[in-house]
Amino acid sequence: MGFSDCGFSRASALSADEYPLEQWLDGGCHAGMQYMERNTAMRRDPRLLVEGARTVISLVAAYKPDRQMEGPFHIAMYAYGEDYHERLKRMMYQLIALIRERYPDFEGKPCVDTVPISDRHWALRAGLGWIGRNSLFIHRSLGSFCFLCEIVTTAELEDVQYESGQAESEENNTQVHGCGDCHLCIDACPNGALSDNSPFVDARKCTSYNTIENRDQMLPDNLDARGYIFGCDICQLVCPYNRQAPPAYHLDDSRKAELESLPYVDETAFRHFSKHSALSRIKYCQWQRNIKKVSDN
Ligand code: B12
Ligand code: SF4
Ligand code: SF4
Repeated sequence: MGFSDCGFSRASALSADEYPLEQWLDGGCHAGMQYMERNTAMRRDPRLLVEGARTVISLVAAYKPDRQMEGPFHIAMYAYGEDYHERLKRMMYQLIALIRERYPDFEGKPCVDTVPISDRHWALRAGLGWIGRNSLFIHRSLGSFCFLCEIVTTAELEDVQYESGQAESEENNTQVHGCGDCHLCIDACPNGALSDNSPFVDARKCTSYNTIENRDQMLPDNLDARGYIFGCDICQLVCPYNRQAPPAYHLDDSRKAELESLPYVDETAFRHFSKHSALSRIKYCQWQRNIKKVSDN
């Protein structure tokens, strides 16, 4: 279907130790993302999302491009291709259809960002990798340039070692398993959004939050966006696990040229391009605001 890996875990509630969402919210680290304050119980327990859920199937889709766009403006690489929500949902429906060919009663709910579930923590429970100091889920061989999604199902899968991933994640509860003594991402963040003293990203300081989720007319004065007008990849580009990961997406010449011309197009052309892209998350006025910020920087 195009997925790079998958893993399984038993559907049960994520404990406060495993997923300290309230701590992150209480510290105000979610900035203006009020949607993170809603449905917190559901975000923690997939059985509230799907009645009778027994299994979470975690799916990983690598997206590291074989090259980057050039020029003074950068767009985060996860937005180079088709909108991942659309692509992953389509792939999950295809997978569900395939499973149903053999097991007609199979019921599964595809989840990718649009429903309240914490993608990283299910991938962690499934034993597919760990959460790094940059807060991204790092797959053992694919690094962190990978999307995560889940199929929550009422099926109890045979021959699956449900507990192995869970045991591993509990042992290494506080992330950084696999990071060792490395601190490259913390040192590289131009805004101090990552810190040794906190396991969280402070979205208030993060370029990704500010260029995508922040709806204010002006961006914070002290934001150093380093050329990023949509998202930010700095804390991932420095990560050794990403440097050694194989490319998974071919950025062809015409798409590259399109991306590079995007900062100079009018509203109609921007809307046309962003229709099936992750860029559809922002409005043209935010796009213009971000370009101005980078130009001022
Ligand atoms: C809100 C959100 C954001 C926010 C906040 C980021 C954040 N770190 O939470 C903003 C807008 C900043 C953002 C940015 C990005 N995002 Co985002 N985002 C999400 C979303 C919707 C929810 C994440 C969430 O629950 N945050 C709440 C906090 C509490 O949880 P957490 O950071 O996940 O987990 C921390 C704690 O649990 C803590 N922890 C773990 N164990 C323990 C134990 C103890 C004792 C303690 C104290 C703490 C602790 O460590 C974890 C890591 O910091 C997910 C999709 C989803 N539904 O899951 C995508 C998601 C995380 N984002 C994704 C991506 C791609 C990005 C960007 C890379 C995009 C870009 N290039 O600009 C950046 C990366 C910035 C960064 N360094 O995090 C991917 C990540 C894939 C991966 N491999 O990890 C996801 C999973 C979407 C997807 N479906 O693929 N994002
Ligand atoms: S995405 Fe950019 S601003 Fe946000 S934590 Fe990473 S390096 Fe810092
Ligand atoms: S740069 Fe280093 S500390 Fe940061 S996530 Fe990668 S391995 Fe971990």
